[in-house]
Amino acid sequence: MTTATSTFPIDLGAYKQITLDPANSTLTNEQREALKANIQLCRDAIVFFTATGAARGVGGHTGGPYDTVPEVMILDALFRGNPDKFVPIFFDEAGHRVATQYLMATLEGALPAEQLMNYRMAGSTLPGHPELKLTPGVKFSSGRLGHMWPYVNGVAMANPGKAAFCLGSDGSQQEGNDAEAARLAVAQHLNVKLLIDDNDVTIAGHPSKYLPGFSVKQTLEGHGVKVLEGDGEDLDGLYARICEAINTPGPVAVISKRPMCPGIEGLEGSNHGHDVISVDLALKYLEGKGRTAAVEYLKGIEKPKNDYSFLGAGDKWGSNRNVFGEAVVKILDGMSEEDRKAKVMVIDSDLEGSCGLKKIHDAHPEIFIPSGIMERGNLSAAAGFGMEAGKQGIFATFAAFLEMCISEITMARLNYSNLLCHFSHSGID
Ligand SMILES: Cc1ncc(C[n+]2csc(CCOP(=O)(O)OP(=O)(O)O)c2C)c(N)n1
Repeated sequence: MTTATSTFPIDLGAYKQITLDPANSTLTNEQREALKANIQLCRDAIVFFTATGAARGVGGHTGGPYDTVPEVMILDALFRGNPDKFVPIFFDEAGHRVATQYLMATLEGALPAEQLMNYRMAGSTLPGHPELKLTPGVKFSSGRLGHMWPYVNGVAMANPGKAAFCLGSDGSQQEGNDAEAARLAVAQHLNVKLLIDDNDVTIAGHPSKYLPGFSVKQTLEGHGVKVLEGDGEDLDGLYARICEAINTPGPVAVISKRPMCPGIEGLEGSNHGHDVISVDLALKYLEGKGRTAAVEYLKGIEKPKNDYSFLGAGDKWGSNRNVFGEAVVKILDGMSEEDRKAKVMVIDSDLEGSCGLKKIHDAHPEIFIPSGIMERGNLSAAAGFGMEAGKQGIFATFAAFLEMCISEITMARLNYSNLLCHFSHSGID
């Protein structure tokens, strides 16, 4: 693979090192203009360097980090203005939004801008999720949704007198861990501030469709967390809400409603915005913003050729996850619909397209439940379905999340449940 050595084609030196003070929750014209310029610069940079991952075929994530740029720009200016009041880390419970961490590490001078163009490349030290002590300037590790807020609770306890922030998402907030974190934060009156991007998009679709009834706002309010909800693209409103959150002691969630990828033609509001932007859409976007040098650089990337020799038994390619899905479908095909409905239940946790379950969903939607990012609860539901003899629960996710479900698997075993699990993608989350 070619490692980028050229100059980063967007001038990050144009970033304005502004300071903000939460004592004043109204932006001056000058502050608003500077923030807007920073937001545009950073969104353009994120589209560009994540698209290098698309161009090289290593994938990535564009929409999540792109969405939360306004929150991050405001926080950066607040951290600079009052370093003693805050834990100056952009903790993020949605680790796939790692482009934010890499960009901020660059703006802080810890990471050369040129390295951003190696986003997700093997050996580049810019993996798909933040890893502490691997990438210069990265200040925490993350990757499993819903694991960071509980951790930030402890960070807040260790830093009395300071506010600790956690970037959140409507995907992460589906995890049970966050309910526990909310209860602790409320009970201990912890000075944690959640900045949640509620874009109604995760990998498999829209939470409003597959998880009707779920509301981030009502969930958090139910736990006793103060919630300030508004339009994340209204900069003055967002700034005022973040200031109010800081000026209110204890846990506060600032929920930003916005479509996924606002302003990116072809991705706005779409769950495809969760993944890495395609090169074509990135070119269109960057051309529209006059980022000619970035366009030229992207056009010049050649997808590296794979020079491995594969030593398989034949030349037919397959993947375990799809073979798993196909095998289940084959058995289900042999049953009557009535029997299937009575005896089998398959439940997903927002990864059906990635772990073979989509095969079952497509063939037998009548027994398929597209559920939320709630591996523990979903596995137990499958186990409970399979409690009676003759009934079968089926569950699948990535192997990286197997360890989250150990206790639930033990309960399934102790109840002699008929539970079939498939854990794909070992080692990767
Ligand atoms: C515990 C856990 N389960 C599943 C995943 C796989 N996963 C990565 S991102 C994602 C959806 C995230 O949605 P959201 O956090 O709302 O981010 P957005 O789509 O807005 O970028 C899922 C299911 C994960 N990283 N961690």
